Amino acid sequence: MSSPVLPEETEVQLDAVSRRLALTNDVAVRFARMVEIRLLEDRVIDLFGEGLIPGTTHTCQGQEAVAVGIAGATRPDDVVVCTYRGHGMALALGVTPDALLGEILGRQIGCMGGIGGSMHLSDSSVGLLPTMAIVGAGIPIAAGSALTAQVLGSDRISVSVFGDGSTNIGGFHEGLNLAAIWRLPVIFVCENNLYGEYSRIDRTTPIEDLALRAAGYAIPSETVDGQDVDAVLSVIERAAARAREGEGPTFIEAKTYRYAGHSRSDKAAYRPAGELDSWLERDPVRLYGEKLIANGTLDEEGIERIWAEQRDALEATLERVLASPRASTADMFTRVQASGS
Ligand SMILES: Cc1ncc(C[n+]2csc(CCOP(=O)(O)OP(=O)(O)O)c2C)c(N)n1
Ligand SMILES: [Mg+2]
Repeated sequence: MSSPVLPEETEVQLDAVSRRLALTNDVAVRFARMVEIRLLEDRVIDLFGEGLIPGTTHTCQGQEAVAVGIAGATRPDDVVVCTYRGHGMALALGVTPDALLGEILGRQIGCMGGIGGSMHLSDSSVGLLPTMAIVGAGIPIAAGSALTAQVLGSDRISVSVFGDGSTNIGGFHEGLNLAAIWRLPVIFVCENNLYGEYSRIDRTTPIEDLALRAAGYAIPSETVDGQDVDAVLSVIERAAARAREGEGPTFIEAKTYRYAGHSRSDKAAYRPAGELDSWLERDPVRLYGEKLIANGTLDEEGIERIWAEQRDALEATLERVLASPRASTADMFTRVQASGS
């Protein structure tokens, strides 16, 4: 990976860039980031139950390896467009837990000043375009951002992260078609977690392997075990190299699973008995911890220490965020632009 060009940004944003580079360079940091995502998402569900989160929220427990694999294989000056299930992707890319929880809890220190909330996260210093609540909307936007890079002759790439349900949306087909015909430097990453809202994929989609859809646009595809962070990292690295060398888009289907329901307090009672348990057996955070022990990077104690450090850090973050000022109604109008006289 060539060394990234760092944007000139504020102290807080530079912090996000350093978090990102730490993850790129250190496998223990990758593990710690997966733990951070898991703990924060579990806490978000509690906070929602306590009535502290305005609006709605969608968590990504079980999908941590996809986010961390993407972040580890791309540069901070690349562009990532993801969905409302974006807390994990934001943390993986480097957004600080203060900026993320601040946003989710409507505080001024949030990455959008507390006026966007859980579904609208962004941090330009690490390439995170605003996360999208409209299913599939990020796909043509990522293609457009890849077109920008192509026109400017930059080697930046774009990554579009979306769910299985998004592959049935018009924008998916339009985005893939344009990316293919113009050989745009974009990676399409489909997180196939088997559900779109409350419907299992076999009730909405006539094929099981969504990578097949790329063939209709002559886009090369790879299917990857979304519970294996190193496997995700490798496929993204290959796709990123193709994109930077002008070889066009790649489609990646990551087979994964969301442990929580679709949003908020959905208990996901519609899932077949035993399905969640069988996925829990291949928990991405535990699998990666076991791998790092097996290859001698960490020992049991090191793994435990990371969990403990992340738990303490999260509680300290939460304390700071809850003590910080809320966004006010007036804040809603501070970032509005008007044209004309
Ligand atoms: C265009 C559009 N149609 C419908 C919805 C309502 N909706 C929100 S999430 C969702 C399911 C999307 O599933 P998927 O793409 O698999 O993503 P996941 O939630 O599993 O990450 C739907 C239908 C929406 N937000 N936008
Ligand atoms: Mg889905």
